[in-house]
Amino acid sequence: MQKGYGAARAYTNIALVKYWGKRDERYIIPYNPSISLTLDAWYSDTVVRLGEVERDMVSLDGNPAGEKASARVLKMVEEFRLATGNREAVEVSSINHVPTASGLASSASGLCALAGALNEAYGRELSRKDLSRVARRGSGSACRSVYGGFAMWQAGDNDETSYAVDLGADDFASELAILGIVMDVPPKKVPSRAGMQRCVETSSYYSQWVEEATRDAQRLLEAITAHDFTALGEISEANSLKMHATTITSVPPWSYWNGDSMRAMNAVRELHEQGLECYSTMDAGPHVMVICRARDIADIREQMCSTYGFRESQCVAAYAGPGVTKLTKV
Ligand code: 2P0
Repeated sequence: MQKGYGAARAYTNIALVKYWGKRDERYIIPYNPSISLTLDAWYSDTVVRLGEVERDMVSLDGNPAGEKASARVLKMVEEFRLATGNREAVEVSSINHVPTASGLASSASGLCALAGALNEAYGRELSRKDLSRVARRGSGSACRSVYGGFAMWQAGDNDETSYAVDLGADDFASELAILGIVMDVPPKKVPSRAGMQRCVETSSYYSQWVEEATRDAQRLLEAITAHDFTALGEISEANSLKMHATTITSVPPWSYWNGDSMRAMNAVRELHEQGLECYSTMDAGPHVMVICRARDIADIREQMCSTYGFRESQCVAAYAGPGVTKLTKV
């Protein structure tokens, strides 16, 4: 290992039971547990170099990072400085292989790759559990991208007890696929961080959400253990709708859906009724993720394009992806 150098790749994940709301904003401790599938289609590569620049430099996709993104990165760097006593200037470059301008979240892959690269550069050799805790403090959903396949973020109630675990069941994960219907959208009006907090503070439905999401996580865990695709799909689709119900019951209310999202969700329902078993889920944006069996994804994609008019380039196939990995050279 080259001293003072670290590089890592981490993939995005799709939440099947969503994380939506923090009980502690400083340490990012959620109200409810969440479960995700790490995806192979979208990822971030991050390189960290220590002591080669005069002052801290952060770049994203080849350009200097904005103030907010830089602050988020340097906050995580500070944790490693405090832990190791190494205060050399740092150069961080991150490339997101997530379609630009698509509005697809890259914070999970980006912050998880950063945690992995810092771990290497500072020679800390953190366990997966501790890496998950570090990634969580960068961005909640990033703590799940430490693992490949299914991961569960145990809510816990403090910085020690809140982290993700690998759920295994890789054989079941490899039977699944996600068809991402990527919508053309301007940047989000309500970023997820602010959005979930608005729901915590103002949605009349929020306490119900926490109760139901906690129950959904337990039921999904059982479905994964039993390799029950139907239960997995039904729980995931319902959980997604419940999360979005908290946005329309907030003050002021808003929705991440647009007309095309509705069209895609209806198409999923029709295809399901016709015998192609599939379900939809959406994160904090208008993109629709179709949950299906890997063996059906080509048929579903074909129908989405020929019958429902989505463009080929909008329909991206994803499968279960790996956890965060060390890169020797990017
Ligand atoms: C999730 N989302 O479980 C949920 C579902 C969006 C909808 O995690 O504030 O970028 O950095 O902890 O992780 C998006 O929120 O938020 C998210 P922070 P994050 O994937």
